[in-house]
Order: sequence, then structure tokens, then C-alpha cells
Amino acid sequence: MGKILVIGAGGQLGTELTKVLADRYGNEAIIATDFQEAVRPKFNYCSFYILNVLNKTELEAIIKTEGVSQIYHLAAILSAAGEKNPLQAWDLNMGGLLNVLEVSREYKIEKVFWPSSIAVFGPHSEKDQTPQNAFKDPNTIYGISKLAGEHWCEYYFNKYGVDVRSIRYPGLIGYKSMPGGGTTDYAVDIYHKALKGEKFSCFLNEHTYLPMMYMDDAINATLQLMDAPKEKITIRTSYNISGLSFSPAEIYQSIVKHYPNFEIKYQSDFRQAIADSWPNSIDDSAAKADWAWHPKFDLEAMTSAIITNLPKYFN
Ligand code: AKB
Repeated sequence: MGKILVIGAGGQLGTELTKVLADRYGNEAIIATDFQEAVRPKFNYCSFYILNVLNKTELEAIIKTEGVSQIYHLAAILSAAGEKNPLQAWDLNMGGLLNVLEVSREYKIEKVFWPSSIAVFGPHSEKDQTPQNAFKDPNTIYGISKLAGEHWCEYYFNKYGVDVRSIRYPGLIGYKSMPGGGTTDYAVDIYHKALKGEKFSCFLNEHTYLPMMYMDDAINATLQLMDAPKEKITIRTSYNISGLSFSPAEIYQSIVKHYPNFEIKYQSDFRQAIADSWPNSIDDSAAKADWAWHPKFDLEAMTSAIITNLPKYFN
């Protein structure tokens, strides 16, 4: 096997996934890349390059020099940040994916992972247990780019045989790294405020349900999908996966059991409309049937794990 290239390794998912891949395949097998120099110290255990994924020449140079055979392309501008600069979000999210798909075709990359999102669904999609093939009318530029990206992935698989695999992640919640620019970010911030003994101001209303997932489950899902035999992958757009569904009031209740003086107030902003357009919960029967996906963490287990471990990473 050649090396594994992670693009956008310094982000919330990349920080954790890159380390898990290094533990699995060896530090020397991993090439971490990010556009920000500031994240370099996170990757003192493997090779690290500065890479803007929109620069195809630089991307090709890394693939050739390092002998890359798998790519995890994680770089993206998320939902809330994308609404502040829609054209930039489109350029990065689409242009980056198209560069990755093209180099994967040209250099015969064995396997590619690209994350999609629950943001592909929109106000007219079924809200509860949203099916894999529900009607989709995303109304954020992030969601529009993810939906278009899913079809590009399927196209590259059908037309060129590029083995690109994808998951529609819900909001990801972990204690090792911070999210940035998402609508589900509140569910990470809330733990940090509880730990610091500060009152939490939530940018969503208390009863806003959203699909979420503990980071360990998200990483397991990703590895399971990438390990699955090719013939088991029946969906070449992107798989629905489901972990948890909760509202701000419910996550607050799970945290206040550990920090009885913790307080919350609700002050919704423009992110409320984004959250309201997304599903409450997701049907993931195709992922379960095709590659035996099963989440392990419920809300209470996730809260205990985060509260135990967060002080080791942030204080
Ligand atoms: C976001 O909130 O934009 C992301 C996502 C659900 O894809 N976390």
C-alpha cells in the first residue's frame, strides 16, 4: 500500500482521524496537509505539508513525491461560515473536490474518502428518520456544494472507476479539537463553557433537534466504510449515518448532572434558520445493511466521556 494523504488535516475531524490512521497504518504512512501553518505542531508524528487544495500542481507534486495511494479530502467551509461568503465556500468546496477527483483519476488513487453532510437535506425533506433518498432542497451554499459534490463522486465512480466513498456526517462532537463555522458547533462549545464554569449562550432555540454523533463513532464509521469490500458499497453518492438526535435543552440536561451550577440561555441567530431546514433524525438502514454500521455512544455516554477527557486537552 502507498501512503495516505489527508487534506484539511488540521480541522475538527482531521485532527482526530489523522492520528487514528497513523496508529493503524504507521506514522510513516501518513501525509497530513492543511492550508494553515499554525496547525503544523499537531502533526509532529507524521509528514506535514502546507497545501491549498485549489492548487492542483502542488497537490500533484505531493502525490508523486510521496507515492500516495489513498486520499481523505476533508477541507471545506462549513454551513454557517459559508453563508457569510457563499462564493468562496463554493470555490473551495467544489474546486477542492474536483481537483481531488481529477488527480485520483489521473494517478489511479486506490481509494478516496470525502465527507458529505446532513446539510444536503432542506426544508422540504422529511424531518424525522430522513431516508437515504429523501427529496433534497438544500438552502445553504454548503449544503448545495455537498449535494453537487455527491453527484460528482458518483459520476467519477461510474465514468472512471474512481473508488470514492462518502458519508453524510451529522454534527460531530469530540473533546480533542474544535469545530469551526458549523451550525452544530454549539454542541461542542457547551462542554467548554461548562468546564470553565461560564454561562452558555446558545445560538439555537432550546427545542431544536439535530442529528449529531460522538467523534469516536464518526471515526469508526469512516474506517468501516473505507475497509468495506468494493462490492458492498451500493451507494456512490453518500451514505446517511445516524448516531444521536438531541436538542440544546437535552444536552444541557445531560451536562448539568455533572456540573449542577451550569446555566444556559437561548439567543438564536441566523444559524437557527439553517438548523430548522435540516432533519431531526436520520434513517441509516443502508449503511447498516451494506457495511454493518452501528453507533456505540448515546448522549449520556458521550457526555461522560467528554467531561472526563476535556480537561486533559483544554483548560
Ligand atoms: C455544520 O454544522 O455545518 C456541519 C455539518 C452538519 O455538516 N457540522
